[in-house]
Formats: sequence, structure tokens, C-alpha cells
Amino acid sequence: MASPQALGSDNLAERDGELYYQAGFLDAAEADHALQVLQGEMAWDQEVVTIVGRRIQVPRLVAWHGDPEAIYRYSGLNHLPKPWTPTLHALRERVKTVSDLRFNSVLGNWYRTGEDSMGWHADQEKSLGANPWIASVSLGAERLFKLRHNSGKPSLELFLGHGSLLLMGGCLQHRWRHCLPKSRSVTGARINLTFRLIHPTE
Ligand SMILES: O=C(O)CCC(=O)C(=O)O
Ligand SMILES: [Mn+2]
Repeated sequence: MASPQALGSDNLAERDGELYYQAGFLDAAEADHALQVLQGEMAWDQEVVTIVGRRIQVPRLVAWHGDPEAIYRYSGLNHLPKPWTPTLHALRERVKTVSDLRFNSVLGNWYRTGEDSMGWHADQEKSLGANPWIASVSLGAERLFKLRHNSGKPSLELFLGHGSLLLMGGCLQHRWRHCLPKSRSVTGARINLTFRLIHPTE
């Protein structure tokens, strides 16, 4: 059961879902350390997807870590988790202390420069179950994160700071979409970790 009030944030989603933000979830030294260590510790992969017959490199590096049963199916592929690393394990415990949420896996996205991005989507794969909670930790230069209600309005723009925590829950993934656009002004590496609870399917 989530207790996101512990974050000291109001629900930023005006309706249809829950969204909480905490700026200083990690202090600057902890966040610097995680950003540096995770570049070497995680199993980063350049994924290629086929869209209308064309093979396209995903514009970021990704890594999937978690408990052995946390097999994540997206883009038509089963992603087998690599084991927890010491840093990821410690961060998962840290998220639990403020949210009381249980996660068995984490997706890493490494945006190498401002040219890397993630398009509009919602995280509503069957294996996440209905109304999933997702805990998103941001490392590196501030990242513009956009959300838009499926009906077109309202929309939100959040700036996710180094060491911040964003919690998404309730029906947010069914009623809203989100994206991380390219940014000309960013040159340094940024890493995002989204902790998830995968339910084994069939
Ligand atoms: O980098 C971000 O904050 C977005 C990540 C995201 O939406 C995802 O991994 O599904
Ligand atoms: Mn997402």
C-alpha cells in the first residue's frame, strides 16, 4: 500500500491518477555517486526496434535489472532481468523508506546527450497489472518531463532534478501519456531509473 504523503507533495495530477514529486530524495553527493557508478554497473544495451519494416536504434541506452521472475515484455520482446547491483538494491530500499512501495525490477534509461529522448507513451503493459505504481529516480542534468491527459487537457511540464523522486500511480498510466523530449541545451549524461513491480503473466 502506498503512502506517498511521506514525500510531502500534493498530488500534481489534477485528476485521473496520482503524481508526487520530491526534489531532494538523494542529496547531491549521493546522486553524483549513483550517476557515476551506474554508468559502469548496469548492463546497458542499444536496442533496435523495427517500425514499418525499418530497423531503428532507440534514442537512449536501456538496462533491465530485477528479480529473476521479473520478465518484462515490451516492443514484442521478452526482457530477462540482469541481477540487482549494489547501488540499485540500495536505491530500491531507499524508495521503500519514503513510499512503502514494493518493486521487483528497475528499468534504466541513459540519455547520453540532449539528443536522446523518449516519445509519448504510457506504461500499461499487462505485466504491470492494473493501476501500477512506478517510482522514477532522476540523475544528472535537470530533465523536462511532459504529461498530457488522454483527452488533450490538462497537460503538465515538470523539471526533474538531480536526485529527485517522482511517483506515478492510480490510474495515471491509463488516463495520461508522458514523454521526455530532446533538449538542445543539455549536453551531459542523464540517467533515469523507473522501479516497477512485474507480475508474471501466464
Ligand atoms: O526518463 C524518464 O523520466 C521517462 C522514463 C519512462 O517514461 C519510462 O521508462 O517508461
Ligand atoms: Mn514511461
